[in-house]
Amino acid sequence: MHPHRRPLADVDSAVFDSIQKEEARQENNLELIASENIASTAVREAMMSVFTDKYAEGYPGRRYYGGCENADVVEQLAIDRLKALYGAGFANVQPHSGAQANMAVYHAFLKPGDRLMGLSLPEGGHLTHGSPVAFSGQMYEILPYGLKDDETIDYDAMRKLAIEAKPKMIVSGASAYSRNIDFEFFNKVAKEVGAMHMVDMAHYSGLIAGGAYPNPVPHADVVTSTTHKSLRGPRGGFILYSNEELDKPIRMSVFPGLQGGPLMHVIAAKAVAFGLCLQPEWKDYAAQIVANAKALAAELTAQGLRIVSGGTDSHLMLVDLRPYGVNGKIAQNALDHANITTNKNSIPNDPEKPFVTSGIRLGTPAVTTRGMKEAEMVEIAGYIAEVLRAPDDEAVVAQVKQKVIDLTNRFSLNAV
Ligand code: DSN
Repeated sequence: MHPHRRPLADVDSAVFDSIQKEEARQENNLELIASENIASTAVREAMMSVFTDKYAEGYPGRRYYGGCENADVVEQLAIDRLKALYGAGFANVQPHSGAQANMAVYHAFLKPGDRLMGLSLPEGGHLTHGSPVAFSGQMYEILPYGLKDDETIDYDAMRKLAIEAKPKMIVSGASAYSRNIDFEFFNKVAKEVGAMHMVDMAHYSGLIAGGAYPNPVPHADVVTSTTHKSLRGPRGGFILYSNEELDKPIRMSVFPGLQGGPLMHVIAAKAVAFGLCLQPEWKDYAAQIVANAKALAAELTAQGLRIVSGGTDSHLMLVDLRPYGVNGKIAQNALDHANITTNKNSIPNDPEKPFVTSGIRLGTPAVTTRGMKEAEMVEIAGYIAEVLRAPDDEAVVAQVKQKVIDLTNRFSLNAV
């Protein structure tokens, strides 16, 4: 064997060990982080391919490097599959992440100081939608909109603010919002005030691909997403649009505006993931994610916890822990000890600091990938309630951990 082809276990046992341990952690834990999923072996195979070696600055057919004939094929496959998946006229699959996709759109159409409207971070928005701690909030004048008392988007207040402030761009989409979003209404308001409408569908893109959540593409100038959440691809981003006039500014903004060489191995993996989303089974997967989330929310409610806005239309939910007298930090930690992986998350009007919080965010894409259905969601809700009723009781936590391991064994990722 050429020395350059020695396997990782021989070359670097420290990194190899960590990977083995992470594989075991994923096998034995219930992954309920709403933004995570379990990429298929085919996706990972493409991601670890020799395309990692290739520079391919430019776009298919117009590259600044030689030897791009195979890179052109995979990038064009990714583009064509993505366009077919969402019914868009143009797709850019080069953004390295969702944040970079959003940044590329802003960079293409906004100047520093321009007005940008987005859902506020504490009410479910994302750092890139105008948070003061992120570039989006520092570079642009941010006008956040929020939620009503029923914890759903306050569409009327959003429209009023847009009419008053005349923003250059309105962003819809969220990071911790469980309900359907009325993209059509956002678009009407944007057109009414002469703004562009950008949808960040990162959380929902896998559901949308399977017809289980409203498709924003017909109701937006530009749509961005990550590829690794409900879409179950490699970590990365993309941008969709249908108006030809937007093509040059967006292409130029991604490359050479913000990025150099595209990650061709990741683009190959994106092509694989988009191909899997086009299979008829994807619709069943997307529908099951939502059915599982509804079942989990209903049983947590039956166990005395409160679901923000009273339920979910998607893959995720925010759980208000105050009925149990625990905060998000304690809950996340105790659940970790029981092999249940979640993240603490602020709830609307949260009295706690963001590092403590009164809630946790849960999502069902990963457990649905393992093949779990509504019956298992009821089981999982019971385990969560058991732990959260006695987060400091090591015996209870240990018992739940064993039950979780029994469940993950029944839905093993390594089953042959
Ligand atoms: N950090 C991601 C999430 O967890 O929702 C969004 O980028």
